[in-house]
Amino acid sequence: MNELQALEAQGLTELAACGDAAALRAWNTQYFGDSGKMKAAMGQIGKLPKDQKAAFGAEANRVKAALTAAYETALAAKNEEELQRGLTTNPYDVTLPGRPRARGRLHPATQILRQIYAIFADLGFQIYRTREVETDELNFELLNMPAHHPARDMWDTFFTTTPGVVLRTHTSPGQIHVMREAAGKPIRVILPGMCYRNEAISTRSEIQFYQVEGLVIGEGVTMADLKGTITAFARRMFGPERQVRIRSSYFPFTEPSIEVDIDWPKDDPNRDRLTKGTGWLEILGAGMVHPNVLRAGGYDPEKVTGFAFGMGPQRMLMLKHAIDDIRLFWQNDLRFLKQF
Ligand code: FA5
Repeated sequence: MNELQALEAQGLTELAACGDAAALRAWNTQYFGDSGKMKAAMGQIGKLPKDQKAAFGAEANRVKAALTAAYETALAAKNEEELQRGLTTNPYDVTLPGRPRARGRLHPATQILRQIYAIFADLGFQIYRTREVETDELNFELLNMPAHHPARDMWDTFFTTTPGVVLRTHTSPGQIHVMREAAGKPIRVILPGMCYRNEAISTRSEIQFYQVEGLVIGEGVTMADLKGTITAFARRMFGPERQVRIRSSYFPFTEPSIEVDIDWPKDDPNRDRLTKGTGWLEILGAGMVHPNVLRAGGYDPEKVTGFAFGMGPQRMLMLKHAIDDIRLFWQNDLRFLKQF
């Protein structure tokens, strides 16, 4: 019995002398580990006469409980003390706002494409996608430009190593794909996508750029429908205060053909430089689908007519925001892109 009380007294004294949490844990192992002092003391019970066993056991349990409670109190106090010391020697302000996460956004070209889709959806157009790597036949020949036709010079082409396969220079070959799939039914679609031209890069022209083609075919479709569609589109895209100019032009796959310009923002100091002094920037080419192209798509030009257009979404972005260089779109400079 006395041994147990001596052990309790010794345990409490040693516990009080522990300087930190690590010392406390070492104390715990010393007293309560597998070969610890408490276990050794409990082992004594076997050697005692029977009549003393119960009392010894009860006292041993009391000492064990007292030392355990003292240990837990001391450990909690030490932990709290160490936390407080950490907070005062290396303080941090839990009220500081967190670091902002960088949020992504849509590229301006994607934004304007989606605006274009929304406007044409309201006008009853569906979206049709076709391939960027095309055959010479679809990019040129079936669009009324046989081999050696001088009009091919209008499109400086990237040729692939496979003969007869090119990167499409415009979205117009998609017209043939749609016509062949629609197989004689009326058509009202837009065809968005990337085009490639092997031309000198400038502030208005890139070697890689988006176009959105439009194609409408049916009975009695006229030039008035084309003009109405383009004007309605331009009003929605640029607002009623901006002017639209329609000029006659030439494309082998439309007859007659037009080109459409929008006036550059009048208050922009770069207006003259970017519009070569005219005040206008071209956004699209268009016209009535040539009978040969209708035939190539399987339609009878005696029965149906159609109009088509090909617009440049990046030129439209330049016009909307007075952007002075088309090359900014693919340079991935976040200072530019974050403004949209
Ligand atoms: C064509 O590509 C014709 N396929 C358009 C067409 C379709 C006419 C259907 C008739 C019927 P053009 O080369 O003019 O035409 O290009 C059309 C538009 O694409 C231009 O008005 C311009 O907005 C844009 N574009 C053309 N080349 C570039 C370029 N290098 N960089 C940026 N945008 C361009």
